[in-house]
Amino acid sequence: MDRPLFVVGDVHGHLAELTRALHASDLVDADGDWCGGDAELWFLGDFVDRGPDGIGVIEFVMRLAEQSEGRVDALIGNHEVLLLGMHRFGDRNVPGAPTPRSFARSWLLNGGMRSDQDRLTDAHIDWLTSRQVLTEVDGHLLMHSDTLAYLEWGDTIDEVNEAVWDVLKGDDLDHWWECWRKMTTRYAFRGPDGAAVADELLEVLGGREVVHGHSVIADQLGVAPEQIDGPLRYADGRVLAVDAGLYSGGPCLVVELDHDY
Ligand SMILES: [Mn+2]
Repeated sequence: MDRPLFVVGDVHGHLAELTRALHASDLVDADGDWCGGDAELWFLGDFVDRGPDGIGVIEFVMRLAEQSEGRVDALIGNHEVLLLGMHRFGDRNVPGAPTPRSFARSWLLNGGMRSDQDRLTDAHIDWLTSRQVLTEVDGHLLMHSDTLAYLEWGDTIDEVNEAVWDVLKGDDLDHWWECWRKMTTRYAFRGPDGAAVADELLEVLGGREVVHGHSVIADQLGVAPEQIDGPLRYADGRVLAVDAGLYSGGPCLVVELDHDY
């Protein structure tokens, strides 16, 4: 339990910045190989889109997971659902949608990279579709999106993960679309009720604090991403935001989590 525990938020294709940040935290060596020893490192999803080398980031994280013998792992973010949905369904219209919707359109609007689609292999797909969307580590509830929509899949971490795996291993476009839509919602813990909302989520799923990516810290503070140099604790201390907006000029934060949670 005393091993160091780190999280990294939304990388969005910025492989070089990620490698430098992990090296600066002594988790990878100058060649980009794992040297973190007992440390545990969780990525909170959104490896792809909006940046040059999303597949490179996925391959790097897959390699670290192997080199670290599982101490490095990752959650699925909404952009992984988008990447895979685009790959699987392309411009097919979502049958149950009231107005025309497709993964192709959303993918284009949300920074999808053709080069990532072209390089996506079955090995990447198998690895991504077997990652969790939620996990709890030492009292930290790790999640990609700052939303309560996860609870629509179940009342426990296992139920939620199983439900999402069922969707991602299946061929139901409506279900896939709902998965993307739910995980794209945000800001559940902001505002005067934020702490109560976080408590509600922690009460159901467990953990003593929420740690999330997905929503850029600078937007919450109303400053430029360049001004961010650490994670943001908010909602009366119950929530930690770690996405510093790498794709919009912010730093790649490698955040060490406390043990007294
Ligand atoms: Mn996201």
